[in-house]
Amino acid sequence: MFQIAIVRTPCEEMIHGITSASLGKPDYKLALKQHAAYVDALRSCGLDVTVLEPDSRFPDSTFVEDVALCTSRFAVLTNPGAPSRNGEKTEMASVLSTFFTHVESINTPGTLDAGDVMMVGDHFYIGISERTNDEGAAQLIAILESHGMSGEGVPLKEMLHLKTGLSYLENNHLLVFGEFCKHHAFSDFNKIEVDEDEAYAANSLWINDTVLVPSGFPTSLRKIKQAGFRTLEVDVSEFRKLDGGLSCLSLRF
Ligand code: CIR
Repeated sequence: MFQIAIVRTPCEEMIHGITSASLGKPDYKLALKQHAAYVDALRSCGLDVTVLEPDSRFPDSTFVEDVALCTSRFAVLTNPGAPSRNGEKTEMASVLSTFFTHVESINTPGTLDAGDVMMVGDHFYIGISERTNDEGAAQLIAILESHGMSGEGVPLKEMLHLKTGLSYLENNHLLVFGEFCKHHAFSDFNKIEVDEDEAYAANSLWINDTVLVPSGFPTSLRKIKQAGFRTLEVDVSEFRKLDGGLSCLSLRF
């Protein structure tokens, strides 16, 4: 179960964030409203949410998930692979030190975005992507092993981040899309497959037995409900315009 979440309010400069989507620029006012509703959803799942101030130096800084990996015992400050985002880690280092006594870090030449890291109990799947390199994954695996945990790399072909196309919903349930549906690393999970036209819903978020699902993906919502989960729809359309999803907007531990 998670107890705490950390989020960062988007800054006005978010409209200049990195994107591969052709959905237009985010509407900042609407993004603020959606972010507040997201925080309410986290709180309704029992989390104590710390809301950090907007940081106008970094347009993508609302996507806090990428800058740290938090476990119940320690945190890892990452080394984000996009140059315009790398400086987010300095600010995050001081935030983590208020919550954790053990903070490890990924160091150059290793790069790692924690959007590429999926936790399944004490085992972590690490996407090797345009943001996370082999060296970054190897450093994270060494850190995990030093804490009695484990990790394995999963090379990505099409997705931005591992969790763009995969979400672990606990109790062996895995929400899965595209290149991951037939991937051997995930063959033992109870897979809930996301349809091509609902790909964005593959980034849904398990929080204490409720699954947050992005609004507007009825088939995926139905499948998640059928698997026995309580669900909560959350509209994050303005973050989608920057390739961000529900998990990207928070750190949970
Ligand atoms: C980026 O490209 O870094 C941001 N525009 C979106 C980050 C999304 N984060 C995530 O998938 N964990």
